[in-house]
Amino acid sequence: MRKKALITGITGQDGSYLAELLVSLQYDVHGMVRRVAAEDQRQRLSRIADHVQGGSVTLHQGSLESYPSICRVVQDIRPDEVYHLAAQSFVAASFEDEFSTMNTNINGVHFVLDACRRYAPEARVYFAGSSEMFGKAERVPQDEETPLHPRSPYGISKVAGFHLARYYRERNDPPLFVSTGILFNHESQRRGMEFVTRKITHGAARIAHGKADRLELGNPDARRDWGYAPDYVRAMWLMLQQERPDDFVVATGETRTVREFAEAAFESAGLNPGKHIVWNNPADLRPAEVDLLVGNPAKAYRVLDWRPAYGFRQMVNIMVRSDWYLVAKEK
Ligand code: NDP
Ligand code: GDR
Repeated sequence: MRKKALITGITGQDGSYLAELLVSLQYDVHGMVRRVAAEDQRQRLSRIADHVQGGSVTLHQGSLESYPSICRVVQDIRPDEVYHLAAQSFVAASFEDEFSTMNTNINGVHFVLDACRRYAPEARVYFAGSSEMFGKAERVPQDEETPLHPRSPYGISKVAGFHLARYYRERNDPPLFVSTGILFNHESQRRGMEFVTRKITHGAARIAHGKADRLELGNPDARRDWGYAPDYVRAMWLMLQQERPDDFVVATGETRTVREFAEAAFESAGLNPGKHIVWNNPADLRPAEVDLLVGNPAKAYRVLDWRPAYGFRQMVNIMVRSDWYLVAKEK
């Protein structure tokens, strides 16, 4: 019998890569999507369109804001594995609209966990935690024992989700198999344009094609641990194949500044960053910054036998090349 997996957030970067991985592993893959009044639905579903058209992924209408709608989807599918990835995932937006971020991100986890407890108690559940939970990190590098000190409404919402996941794992009527992945930043050619890496690679591609001359960015000094998204969705799957639920940091263990990322990307595009980048653009600065994130993935290495296949330079080159072709095709 094929295993059934339900992915919330299947239209996003991670959801699309995870769907591909699970299809390749012969899962029956289901995704929950919300209705949006977009003019072009193909564009919105573009990351998964081929799989939906080819019949290897089935979509179900559901809203993270509605407990009954999540219950209905879980009841209809009765999944063996649930990957709860859907969230308001852009940290900067969480400062502008704290209340929606909290609502979607905290209630969303709560509803998914409770729906699973009631209608699919045997299901194994993955919750997408984040390195943003460490925030103003008290230790470097950060691991599963590092105290949490979130610095944004987004980070706070993920801490709440993390505690909810642990609570559902530990309560006894019945206990749920739920694991939290504390994933550090992971990027790809499918990353949303508003995140700094994609903004940089797409900006560099536009400049290389003569369609722009400058790129405005915010803080150049923030340090992040950047990995490649297809590597990271493999870690999600591995977490649900273990005997027991647990929490895992997934990271590369390397840290670089935003400036270093930009220099690598511009170099890869054959450009001089000093000529084109304007730093500290007020609109791109945050009211509270997370200065240094770098993860210690030792537990994921040891228990999951997980290793990233792609290095930093390789990832930057893939993203720049992909955006170069994308811009070349733009009218
Ligand atoms: P994306 O922003 O690419 O995708 C987010 C997904 O959530 C989309 O499918 C989106 O659907 C869905 N979503 C957002 N709001 C709602 C809502 N109100 N109701 C239903 N669905 C909603 O994120 P990623 O793929 O990068 O990240 C996946 C998860 O992992 C997120 O929870 C994120 O917070 C977390 N994470 C990501 C990291 C990263 O570096 N990428 C690192 C650590 C954690 P729609 O298409 O309808 O907008
Ligand atoms: P982050 O990612 O907040 O780490 O959250 P983002 O790429 O938005 O920012 C990374 C760092 O770059 C600095 N920065 C800029 N950021 C953006 N977006 N735009 C700019 O112009 C810019 N200039 C500098 C930011 O200040 C920040 O320090 C991501 C998301 O995927 C979360 O969902 C996830 O949980 C965390 O990674 C781990």
